[in-house]
Amino acid sequence: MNWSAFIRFGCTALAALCASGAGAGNLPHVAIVAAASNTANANTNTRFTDVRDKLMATGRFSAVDIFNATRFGPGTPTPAEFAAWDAVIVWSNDSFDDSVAMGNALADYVDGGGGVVVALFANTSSNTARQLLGRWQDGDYVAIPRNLAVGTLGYVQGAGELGAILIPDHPLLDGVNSFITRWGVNSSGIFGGYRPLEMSVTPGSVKVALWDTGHTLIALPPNPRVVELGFHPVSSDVVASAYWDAATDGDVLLANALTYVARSPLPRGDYNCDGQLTNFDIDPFVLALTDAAAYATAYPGCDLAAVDADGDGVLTNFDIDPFVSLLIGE
Ligand SMILES: [Ca+2]
Ligand SMILES: [Ca+2]
Repeated sequence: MNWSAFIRFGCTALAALCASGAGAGNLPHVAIVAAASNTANANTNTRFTDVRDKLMATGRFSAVDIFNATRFGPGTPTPAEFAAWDAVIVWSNDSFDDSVAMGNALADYVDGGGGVVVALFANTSSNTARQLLGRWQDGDYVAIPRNLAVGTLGYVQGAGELGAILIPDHPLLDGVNSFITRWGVNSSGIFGGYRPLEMSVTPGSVKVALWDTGHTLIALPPNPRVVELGFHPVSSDVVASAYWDAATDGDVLLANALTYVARSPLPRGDYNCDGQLTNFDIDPFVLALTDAAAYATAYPGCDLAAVDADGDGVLTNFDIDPFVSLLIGE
């Protein structure tokens, strides 16, 4: 195949192919992007690894990365780091390195097709360093409004479990048969079982399910690539007397939320990453082959390594024929 013949391919001749697009799907690659604990060793800290291990154990993800969003870790992911993830789950139990930068980065990520799950205390804390600020608060990303009432911690505590289901048969609740929190008592009274103090949702948002106390358990903001959860993702395996009971289905609920917002895997040959394989992928393919740096600049949401049509691990002219085969549906 020579280049001039190659670049004459057009959607006119390939209409059926252009309309189909779907390729072999892979399991989502997701990440924990959390200020879960002030540690420099997030990959061995149970406040990160408990959630990672439970998500991986569901068998529904190709990988669950850990990104430490505190000042003891790298802080805020770069666009290139976000590009590797189909969805992320964000929460806080300590301060974000930069809650404004994090809010801006997450808004950019969602706008570019990524999915975000937000959980306690990032959506309830009255401490601004633990909230998502910046552009996150200005768009359609938020379901549970920040509770700014003076003198509260932004959450309530105590015994609780899955209560009213307001949207029956919603995919977020597939396989969630029980969800119960642990709780405890100390000299200050009842603790644990954390849930949002704020019971309203923003205009255009909907509640999917409530705690049996009436507080919000699952809510959807207007943006379809965001889910908010009204509990802390870490389980009773880490804090036995305060967090969701690991014998119940919190892991399924977390996995459902990530799967629900995850972007669909790109079809093979979709080298401009618009979700479809069309003749508009020819130019990006040629660019990737001839100038990798220019491709990375022109298509920041794409993965150069994915432009390997014959799958031999390197990008060479031997990828031309397999790419043409993808385009014409051979
Ligand atoms: Ca495309
Ligand atoms: Ca190759």
